Amino acid sequence: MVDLVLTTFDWVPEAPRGFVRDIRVRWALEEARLPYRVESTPFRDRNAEHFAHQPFGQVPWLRDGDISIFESGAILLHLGQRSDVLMPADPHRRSETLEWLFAALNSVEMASLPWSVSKFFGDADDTPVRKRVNEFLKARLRHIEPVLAGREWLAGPFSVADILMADVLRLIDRFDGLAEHRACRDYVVRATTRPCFVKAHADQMAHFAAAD
Ligand SMILES: N[C@@H](CCC(=O)N[C@@H](CS)C(=O)NCC(=O)O)C(=O)O
Repeated sequence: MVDLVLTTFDWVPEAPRGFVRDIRVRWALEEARLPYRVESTPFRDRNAEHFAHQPFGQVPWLRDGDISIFESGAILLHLGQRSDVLMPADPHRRSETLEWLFAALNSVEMASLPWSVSKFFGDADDTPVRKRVNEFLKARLRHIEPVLAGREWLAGPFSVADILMADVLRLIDRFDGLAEHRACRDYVVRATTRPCFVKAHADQMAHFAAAD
């Protein structure tokens, strides 16, 4: 009996494939070797049941027995409590994992998302707002660069913090935003060549391709 059920869209357009956030959950589940199955919810017609699990009508969400949990960060924290492969048992390491998990989402992703969105929609690079957005992201990358140059993973062993940070950074890399940040790029390569990421990515691509 598989208790863990991950829900993602039944289909998405080509552009976000490989980057839909269910990949974070797939990756964590693979690393922890937790058995799970994947269910789909319609991308086009978001129904009441969808909003009951994810109040913004987004994905992913995870069901673990009678618990239903949304927000990729919260889901990874939840899984981290089930597996010390994802969250080290040592209290100091655990605390570092938590701080880096939040840093990935609340310090780096909050700067990278506006940047990625404007890149995606091809905004001009020289508007005053766009310059601010560029500077905001650059400041984050400037400070994360020496951190990643000095260690293999963020909190000692590989953890959920790395899943989130690497996933956030690889979207920046997709739009060539890490060109001047060698340590960030190397970290993304280190993380995304892990067999569990490779499987999670291939599974997501196959999931959406099956709906074409
Ligand atoms: N903060 C949420 C963001 C979820 C999110 O942005 N999901 C995207 C897919 S990666 C989505 O559902 N987009 C469709 C939409 O926003 O309508 C999380 O990390 O789970």
